Amino acid sequence: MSEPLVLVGNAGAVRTLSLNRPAALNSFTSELHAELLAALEAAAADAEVRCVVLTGAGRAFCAGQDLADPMVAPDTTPGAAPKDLGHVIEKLYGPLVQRIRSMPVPVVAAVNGVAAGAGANLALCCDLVLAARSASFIQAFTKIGLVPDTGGTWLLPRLVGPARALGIAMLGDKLPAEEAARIGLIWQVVDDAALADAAAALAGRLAAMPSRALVATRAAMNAAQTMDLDTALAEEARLQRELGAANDYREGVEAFRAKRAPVFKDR
Ligand code: T3D
Repeated sequence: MSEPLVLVGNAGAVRTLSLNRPAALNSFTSELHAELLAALEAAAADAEVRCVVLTGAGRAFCAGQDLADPMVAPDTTPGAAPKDLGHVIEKLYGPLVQRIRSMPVPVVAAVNGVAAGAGANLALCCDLVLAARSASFIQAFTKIGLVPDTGGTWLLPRLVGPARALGIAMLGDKLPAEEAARIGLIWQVVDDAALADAAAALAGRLAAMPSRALVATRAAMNAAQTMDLDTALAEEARLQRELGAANDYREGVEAFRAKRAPVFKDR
């Protein structure tokens, strides 16, 4: 039997998904897409899962699209029709980003090595991005005549502002993890040897927090990017009304008043 393309691990309420095509730096084929989407669906549907960690097996996080995959590799036969890359984005990368951004629990990227092309933006679309000191981020798209995809055009200017976003995307230079953290592209950098433990600790902490509030915070911040202040304030009121009626709020306040640790259960 062939190895799974996504390794699934559980530790308490944390589900770790490891991209597993190390010989090709975990680059995406349609099979990897299918396994990753199925693993994310399973995590979303499992009430025991309260945080997901996404990482890569071997020395890379993910090198983006597998450029040798016949689905995308240009056919050099004279007169051959071009590959429809738009279809690939619509059917595979777009749904993957939407799945991650709508997960009912927080998603942490533990970037263990190079994250290039769609691999970089896969990491950046997670809620918190933790990277090993030797890791790097490369918007490799323009080097092969493409634009940033997997949410890159949306994410980059929001994360680092338009000037830096354009520099990073147009030049496609390797951005070391420490520089990525310094400019606010990612959350934190840790020593390589500490990455797994740091990701487990961060995910464990998030798993013990009120999932619905975390997910609503993600959604509200995304939505607020295109709202005026009045609309954002109204949206905060709507969310607070909803969350204030949920069990986690009652539990949080009771635990605070009783000077004990809260036990959050809503999802
Ligand atoms: O096309 C569409 O469908 C549209 C969607 C596009 C989404 C995208 O992601 S476009 C961008 C695609 N990705 C890239 O352009 C990155 C290509 N890779 C690299 O630039 C470099 O490999 C890295 C900077 C990521 C790492 O460099 P390095 O020197 O550490 O490793 P390497 O020697 O280049 O690669 C190691 C092996 O992985 C090598 O295979 P080999 O020679 O040992 O058999 C290499 O061919 C393979 N590999 C790396 N990236 C890819 C890949 N194989 C297929 N596809 C890759 N993207």
